[in-house]
Amino acid sequence: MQELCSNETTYGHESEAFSNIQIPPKIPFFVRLDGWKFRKLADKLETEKPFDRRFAQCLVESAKALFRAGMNPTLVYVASDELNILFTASVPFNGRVEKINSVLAGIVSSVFSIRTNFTFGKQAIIAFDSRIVLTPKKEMIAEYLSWRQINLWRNHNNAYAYWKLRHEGYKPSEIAKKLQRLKANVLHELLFQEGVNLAKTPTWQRRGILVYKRPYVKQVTNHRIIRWRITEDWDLPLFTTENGKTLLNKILQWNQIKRKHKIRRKQ
Ligand SMILES: Nc1nc2c(ncn2[C@@H]2O[C@H](COP(=O)(O)OP(=O)(O)O)[C@@H](O)[C@H]2O)c(=O)[nH]1
Ligand SMILES: [Mg+2]
Repeated sequence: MQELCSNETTYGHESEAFSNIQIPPKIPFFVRLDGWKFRKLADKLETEKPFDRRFAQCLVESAKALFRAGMNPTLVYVASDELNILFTASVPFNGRVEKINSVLAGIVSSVFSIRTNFTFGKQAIIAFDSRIVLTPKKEMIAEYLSWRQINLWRNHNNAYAYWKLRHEGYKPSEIAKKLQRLKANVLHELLFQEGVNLAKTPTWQRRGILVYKRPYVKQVTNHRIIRWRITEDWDLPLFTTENGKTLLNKILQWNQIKRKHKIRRKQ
């Protein structure tokens, strides 16, 4: 008994070397979750290549689960196998990095696993890695999202080229070499000749999907109240365009209203 107690002391708080790492207060940040070995997973689930709307829908459902679990993100940007989760005003777990990374990855992995099992009828081990990216200046939020959107566009082009070449009988190692050498315009032309117009694929494949809460007014007996609905946007503009900036600003403003509304309700 004595031994047990001393062990408990030895491996207490002071041994948890990283538990005190916290996000600095009042700094907006993204949590980026990236699917672990999702290329292999897509093969195992026998998804459509290069993109499968059902697979993306499972990711969107996982993003929605974060809102339902009370994490209060401002938005979630789903791009390929990534979830980019923005926190501006409300910060889960007092900003404790270990907690945020592990619990968010856990929620998303379990919901995605249940959803893919239901949709594709196959069981697989699902995991996401998780990292935190600080965006201390307001303009960095749009910059960060544009960066992930550009990365998505590049991956989208490569994915179409990859599967085209696979169908032509090339081996994956040969394709990797070939794609490394190809310039973007050559790749576009090559696919265009094969009947694939990279600018005309479904918008969500090229630009990603945004999940956020949108306000609506509800009439209750003799007064009106604001309610919030989780929305999925599969038809996004580029974040660098005026439309993209307007959408982002609107979501950030709504988030402020939501926060004020909550504070008032607490009083
Ligand atoms: N078939 C299919 N695969 C997808 C879809 N979305 C993402 N992926 C896969 O997810 C991978 C994401 O890239 P990356 O994170 O670098 O690869 P990972 O290390 O295998 O997870 C892509 O290469 C695709 O193979 C989809 O809608 N359909
Ligand atoms: Mg991945």
